[in-house]
Amino acid sequence: MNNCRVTCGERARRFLGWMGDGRIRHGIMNATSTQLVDRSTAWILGGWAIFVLLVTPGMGMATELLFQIQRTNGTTAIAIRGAPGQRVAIESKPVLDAREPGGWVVIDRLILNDQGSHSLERPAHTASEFFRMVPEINRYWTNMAIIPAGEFRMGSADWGPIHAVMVSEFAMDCYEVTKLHWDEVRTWAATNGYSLPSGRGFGNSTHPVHSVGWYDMLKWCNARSEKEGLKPAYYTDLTFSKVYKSGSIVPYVDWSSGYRLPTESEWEKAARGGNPEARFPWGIGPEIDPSRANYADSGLGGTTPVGSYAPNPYGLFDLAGNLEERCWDALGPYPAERQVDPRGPGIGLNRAIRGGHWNSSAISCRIDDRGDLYPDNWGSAFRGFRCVRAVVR
Ligand SMILES: [Ca+2]
Repeated sequence: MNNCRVTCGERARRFLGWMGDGRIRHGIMNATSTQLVDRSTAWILGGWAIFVLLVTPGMGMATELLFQIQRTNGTTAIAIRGAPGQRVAIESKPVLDAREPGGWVVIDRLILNDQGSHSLERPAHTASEFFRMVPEINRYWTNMAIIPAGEFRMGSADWGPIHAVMVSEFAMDCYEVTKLHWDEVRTWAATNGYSLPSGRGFGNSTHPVHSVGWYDMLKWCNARSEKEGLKPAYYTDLTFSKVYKSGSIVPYVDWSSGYRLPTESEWEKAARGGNPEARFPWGIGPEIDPSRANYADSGLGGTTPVGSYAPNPYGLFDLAGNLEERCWDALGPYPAERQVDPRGPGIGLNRAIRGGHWNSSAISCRIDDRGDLYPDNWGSAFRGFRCVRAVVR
């Protein structure tokens, strides 16, 4: 996790140049100097200047970004391919001068879609124009990944019917909530009207917190929101005036505010990482084994520090195994019809849990597998959670 924070703080700045005479004048630069570091990765193909950049997005993954640019008939076309959910700023300026490194103007700020692509066109006003692509770390939500809006096929042959679900854009914690984070928020909450249990964790405080109930998680989400100056998500009244801070109730939800638990569909979409056929978060191909997740076959007898295994394409860690993750929804049968941002059946006390835990079988760690649990705190060392929140631009 610490390593990630270091990586998150760096913004890999690279750029390319495109002159009106069709010659590429510049390759890729690094973030902090004007020295050209790599010209070899650019080439011309079918009128397109094509660049393959190796960047390090928010969660420490090395990801290839393909950046194409074409200038024809007074128009500049730019196409980008990369990891789904990657944030990219495109900046430009008409003259490139190493003595004046500033002056870049943001012309677009975007998030690559579920296919990991984005394209734009703009008028070519000047004889020369330079562009640079700046892979962006989310500056507002430390250690959260943005999950792009999109439709996916939810469920499986085992958990059907498979049905189309449209999910709006949201941000999700890259990690299960740690004992350290739980304690930080709980300490603040104790003097701000909240009642939260201490929770427990295996090993040091970078392990995920367990032994907290579903109600406790909702209240902790609210405390986290308020601690960060955000309007909370959960209320005891319909007009969202009384913040949910104590007791065991199913609160009213302001879905546009603050931290909250993911819905089941948000969790499943995030876990799929843009791969509709994926059985596990790492996508199509390898089945689960102890090199990929902490589950029963790992034989560890408890959790691992969060982020101990490779993330999925969205930059989310430990979706399979470690701790099973609580969702908002009461568990109900899937509808057959297409859904838009579903939030569960609205009845039923038991709440969905996803992803399996350190003592789960392989099948329970599958993306599609569903479980449910009574919302009270049973002191279970198997269940934890991670938060989501709406993306505010
Ligand atoms: Ca997990």
